[in-house]
Amino acid sequence: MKKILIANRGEIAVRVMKTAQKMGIKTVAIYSTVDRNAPHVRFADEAVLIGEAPSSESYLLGDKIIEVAKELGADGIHPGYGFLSENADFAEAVENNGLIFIGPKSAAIRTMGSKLAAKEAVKQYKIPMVPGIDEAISDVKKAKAIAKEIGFPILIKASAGGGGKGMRIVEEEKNLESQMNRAISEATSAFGDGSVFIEKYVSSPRHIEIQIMADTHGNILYFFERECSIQRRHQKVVEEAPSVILTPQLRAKMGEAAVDVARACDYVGAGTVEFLMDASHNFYFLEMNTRLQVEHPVTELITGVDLVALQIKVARGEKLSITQEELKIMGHAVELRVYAEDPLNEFLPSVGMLETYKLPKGEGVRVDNGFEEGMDVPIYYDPMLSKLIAYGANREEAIQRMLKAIDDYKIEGVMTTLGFGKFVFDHEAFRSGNFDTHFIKNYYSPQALLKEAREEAKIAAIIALKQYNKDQNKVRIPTT
Ligand code: MV4
Repeated sequence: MKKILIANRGEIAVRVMKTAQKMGIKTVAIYSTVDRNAPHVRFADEAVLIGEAPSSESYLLGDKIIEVAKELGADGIHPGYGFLSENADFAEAVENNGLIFIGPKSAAIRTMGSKLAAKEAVKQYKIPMVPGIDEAISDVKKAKAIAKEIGFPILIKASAGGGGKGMRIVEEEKNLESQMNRAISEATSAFGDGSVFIEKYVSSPRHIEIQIMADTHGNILYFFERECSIQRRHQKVVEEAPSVILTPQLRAKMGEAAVDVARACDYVGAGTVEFLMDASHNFYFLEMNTRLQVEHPVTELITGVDLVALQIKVARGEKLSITQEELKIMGHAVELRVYAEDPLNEFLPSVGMLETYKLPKGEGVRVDNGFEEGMDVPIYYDPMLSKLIAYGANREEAIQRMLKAIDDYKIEGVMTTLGFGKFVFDHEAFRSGNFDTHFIKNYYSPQALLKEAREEAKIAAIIALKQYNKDQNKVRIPTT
C-alpha cells in the first residue's frame, strides 16, 4: 500500500494520517465545503472536495469517494468510525473496484450489523449470552410465555438497532403487548426491519468491551478491555483501560470469548466485542463493532501498540507479528471526549467559533484533536472537538494528569464537556471504581456541576485574598 484515502474528517482522519505518514504511506483527504480549512485537509498529502456540508452530500457518498480514490491512484480506503465505516455495501464496493477496504470483509460487517444474525453466528461457541430468545418474535402470546420463563423485567430489542436505539424495558406482563407493538413499529420505521427479540433486563450493568485484531492467516489477538460505563443516552463520555473490576482470570475469559466471536464471523482487522457485566461479575456478549472505535487510544497507551498501524498491516495481508503471551497491560489510561456541548443544558450542541483554543501538554497527556483556534464548529457533524487522554503508571496518576490537563485546556467561544469531565474524574463513585451505566443519571445534574464550580471559585478567591494580604504586608510602607 503506497497511498490511502481517508473517508472521514476531524480527529480520526488526522489520527489515521499520522500513522500512514510514519509508515511512508501517502494520504488523501476528502472534505465538504464547510471543512475547507479543517486540519485533516491540510495534514493530507492531497485533498479533494467531495461535496456540500450535509454528510449525505459528502462523507456518505460512497461511490464518489471510490471514484476519487481510483482517480488519484490510492490503493486503500480507511473509513475511520461513523459515516461509511460499518456499511457492508460500501466495503464490498471498495473491494469490487480493486481497492483495499481497511477493515473487515463485508460479510462480517453484515452479520454483526444484525443482532440476531450475530447471535446465530456465535452459537457454535460457548459465548455467555443474556437469557432470552435468539429469533425474531411478533406473536404476543409467545412473547408472554418467554417473558414469564426468563422473568420480568425484560428488554425488547430491535435486531437492526444499535447503540440502544429501539430498546424497551417491560416491567410487568400487562405492558408487554403495547410495548412490543411499539417496538416493532419503531424498528420498522427506523431501520426498515421490524424484527425484535427479548432478553432478560440486566438492571445495573457495566459496559466492558474487548479490543481484538485479526489477520488474514487465522491469528486473532485480544488487547484487553475498556471500561465504558460512563455514558449518557448511549453516548460514551469517559472511557478507561484497564477496568478496575476485572481479575486476570476474568480478563482472560472475556478476551478468549471475544476472540471466539471474531472467529465466528471470519473477522479481519480491528474490532470490538461489547459485553454487559452484572453486579455479580457475570458477563454477557452484546454485540460486535466492526470498526476502529473512538476510544481506541486508551488501549494503545496501556499496550504500547499502534492499532491503526496493525489495521494497515493486516489489510496488506501481513501476519500479526506479536503473540498473545507477549501482550501485557502497562499502566492505566483514561479518556474524556471533549464535545462542543452544554452540560448545563441537556448536553445540547453548542456550536460557534473557537475564539480561544489551546491544547494541554505534559507527560502522559495525549490529545487526538481535529480543531484549532478561529475555526467554526460545524452544525452538520458530531460535535466532538477532541479526545483528551491521560496515561499514568497507575489509575491515580492517570486521573491526576487528566485533571491537570482539563485545567490547562483553554476553550472559549463554545460550551464544552471539560467541566463535566472534571466532575466525573473528581467524583467519589468514579474514584472508588464503584459505578455502572447509570452513573450520570445517578449522580449528575447541572446543579451538582455548578456547586463544584462554585466551591472551586470560593477556594480560588480565598487563595487570591491570602496572596493579596501577603503582598500588601510586603509592600506596606510605614506612614508614621
Ligand atoms: C442491555 C441492557 C440491559 N439488559 N441488554 C444499550 C446499548 C446496546 N448496545 C445494548 N444496551 C443495553 N443492553 C440487556 N439484556 C442495558 C443496555 C444499556 C447500556 C449498555 C451499555 C452501556 C450503556 C447502557 C445504557 C443503557 C442501557
